[in-house]
Amino acid sequence: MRRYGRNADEDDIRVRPNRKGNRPRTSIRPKHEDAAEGMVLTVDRGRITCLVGDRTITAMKARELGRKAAVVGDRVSLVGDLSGNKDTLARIVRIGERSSVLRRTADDDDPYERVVVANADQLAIVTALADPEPRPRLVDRCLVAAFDGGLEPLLVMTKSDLAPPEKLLELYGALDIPYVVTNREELYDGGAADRVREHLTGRTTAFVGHSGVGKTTLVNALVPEERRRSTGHVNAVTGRGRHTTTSALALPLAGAGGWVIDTPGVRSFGLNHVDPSRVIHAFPDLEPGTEGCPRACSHDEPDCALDAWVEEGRADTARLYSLRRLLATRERHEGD
Ligand SMILES: Nc1nc2c(ncn2[C@@H]2O[C@H](COP(=O)(O)OP(=O)(O)OP(=O)(O)O)[C@@H](O)[C@H]2O)c(=O)[nH]1
Ligand SMILES: [Mg+2]
Ligand SMILES: [Zn+2]
Repeated sequence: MRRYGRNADEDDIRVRPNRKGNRPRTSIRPKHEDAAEGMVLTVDRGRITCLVGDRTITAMKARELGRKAAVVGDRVSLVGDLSGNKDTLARIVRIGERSSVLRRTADDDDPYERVVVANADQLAIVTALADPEPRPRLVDRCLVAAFDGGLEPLLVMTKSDLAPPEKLLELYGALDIPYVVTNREELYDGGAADRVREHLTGRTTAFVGHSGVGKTTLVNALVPEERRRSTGHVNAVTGRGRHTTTSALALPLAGAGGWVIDTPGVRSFGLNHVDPSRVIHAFPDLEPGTEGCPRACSHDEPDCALDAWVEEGRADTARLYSLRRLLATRERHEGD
């Protein structure tokens, strides 16, 4: 299930023995033919922790890579000291082509986009049912980012011990997007961890959501202790004494395999990089209703067919409102 992207760079052309003879197919020799392949587990400022075989190695980006950043989930080629011993540094000389990219900007008018995670195939959008209050508009934004980046969405509603899920399920239950309802106690005692794991096996899943919704709690319940220890997780303590995640971290699932990627909480999920015409794909309940729209409809004009669609009861009014907000806003610090 894991995909290793190929890079079209000249120095990536491999000397592959010809099946019939022993002569190489090409005379172009790779620049780093002794490079090892690895996966980025976490990035802390310039230090990049990679998994190479079963070793955890600290690396820096080689200067020849220029401005391209290595992010969690990237498949990379490394040279130099690959021992993984303390105080050694390897060099990343190549970043493999990415099968998916989860991008976000700080807010909608921020031109600086960053790649949060590479090569994930699923985006777990985590929202607490209370404390903090659910923010459907943030969920919708994450859905847009998932569809745009080529990740399949999964909704995870946490803290069902504090509030029931019915209201949120009214909005999202009918969307054909898989969802799981969890709470902390059940993660360890009941079947909640198994219900989540069912969706994760064999895939790479990035967990995103507002700070404090329980992403790390969830990930910790899913990944056995000894697997977590080997990666050196960076956490910070907030002003109120709570632990908060400061950098994304990939952790391996046991058993049938797969990866979970914990990420720092976000306030907003800027979508400056997403073409507005693509936003509608994240609203599968509304999209079929746009068939009656005039050409190049902004979906916020008198002839827009979505008003009738909602009046006929084929989608929830709140969802149309959310779509329109999302299309219209280029406001700063918007994310509730
Ligand atoms: N009542 C209740 N509290 C929970 C549950 N899950 C997590 N919490 C608590 O919520 C708080 C935040 O949990 P975290 O797992 O750190 O949240 P996070 O999403 O990783 O937060 P950031 O790293 O800041 O993004 C902690 O005090 C958890 O103990 C739950 O199901 N029910
Ligand atoms: Mg966290
Ligand atoms: Zn329309």
